[in-house]
Amino acid sequence: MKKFSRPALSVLALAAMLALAGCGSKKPVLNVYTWSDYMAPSVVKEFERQFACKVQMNYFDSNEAMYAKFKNGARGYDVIFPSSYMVKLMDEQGMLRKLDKSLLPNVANVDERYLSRAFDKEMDHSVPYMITVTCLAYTPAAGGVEANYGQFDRADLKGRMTLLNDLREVIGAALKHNGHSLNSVDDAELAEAKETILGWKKNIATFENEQYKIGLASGEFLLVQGYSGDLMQVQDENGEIEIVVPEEGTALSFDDMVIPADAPNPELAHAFINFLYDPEISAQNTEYVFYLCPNRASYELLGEETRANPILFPSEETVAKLEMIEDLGENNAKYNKLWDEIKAAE
Ligand code: N2P
Repeated sequence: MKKFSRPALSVLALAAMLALAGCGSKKPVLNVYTWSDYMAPSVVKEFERQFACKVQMNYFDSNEAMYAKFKNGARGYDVIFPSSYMVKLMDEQGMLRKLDKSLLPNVANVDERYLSRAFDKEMDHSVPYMITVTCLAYTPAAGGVEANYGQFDRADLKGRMTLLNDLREVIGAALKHNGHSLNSVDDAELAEAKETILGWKKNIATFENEQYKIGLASGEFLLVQGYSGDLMQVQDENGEIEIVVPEEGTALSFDDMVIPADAPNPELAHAFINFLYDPEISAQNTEYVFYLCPNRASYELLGEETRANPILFPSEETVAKLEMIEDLGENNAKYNKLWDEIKAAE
C-alpha cells in the first residue's frame, strides 16, 4: 500500500503546482464566433502556431441567430463575424469594443473601393473580413434557367429549390425582383414582397443556409439562392453547377470582424484580425473560401483564375446592380414581423 502511495502523491503534488503556476503549459484560447466554411483551416493552424494559442471555432448560420444568442447572454467570444448591418445594430447597443488601430497595421491595405461602401468607414469597431454577393446556382437538370429571382415561380421545380433562411436576403430578393430597393421600408412595397415570397414558398423545399450546399452538390436541389463563396465551394466539387448574379440586382454584403465589449482576450483578438490582413494569409484564405477579402495587397498574390473570377472581381456593370444591405433602425421590426408572417403561412 505504502509502496504505491508515494508516486501517487507526487503526481498530485505536481498537478497542484502546475495549477498554482497558472498551468504554464496551457495555451491561451481565442474564441471565434463565425459562419461555417468561412476560413481556411491552414490559416487557423498558422495563427495557432505563430501565436502559441488555440483557436476555438464556434458557428452561427444567420446574423439574427448570432444576435439572439448575444441578447440572451452568451459571453466569452473574442472575435465575431457579423454582417455590416448587424454590426451597426450591435455597435449602437454598446456591444462592441473600440478597435486599437496601433495593433492592426496590416489593415491599412483595406480596399478603399469597398471601404467607401461600408458603414464604419473609419473602422472604429469593425474591419471588413469578406465580401458576399448573393447569387443563384443551378444544375443542368433544372433546364432553361434564366438569371433572375423569377425562377422561384417555376412550379416545374417544385420541391427542388431552396431560398436562404435569411430574412434580409429573401425579402431583399423579392423587393429587387419587384423593382425596388432591398432596403425599402415602404409598406406597400413590403406587402407586395410578402405576396411574392408566399408564391415562391409554395415551390421551394425549404429556407436553408447550410444544408442546401450538400443538396445542390448531390442533385437533390436543382436551383438555390446562396452566398457566392459557398456556391463556388460547391461548384469546385461539382463542375456542372452554374452560378449567376440575378439580373434584377442582388445583395452585396460584408461580414466584418468585431471584438465584443467584454471579450476575454482582446489583445489576441486584435492579433487575429491583423493576421487575417497579412497579404499572404488573405490570399490563401480567399483561394480557399472563394470569398474576397478586400485586402488590396493580397490581390496580386491570387492565382490567375481567381483574379479572373467575375463574382470575386465583378465588372462595373455587375457592381452597379449590387446593393448593400443596410441597418434599418426602427424599421427592422417591419422586416421581422413580415418574416414571421411568411414563416407561419401555410
Ligand atoms: C459562409 C457564409 C457567409 C456569408 N458560409 C454570409 N454573409
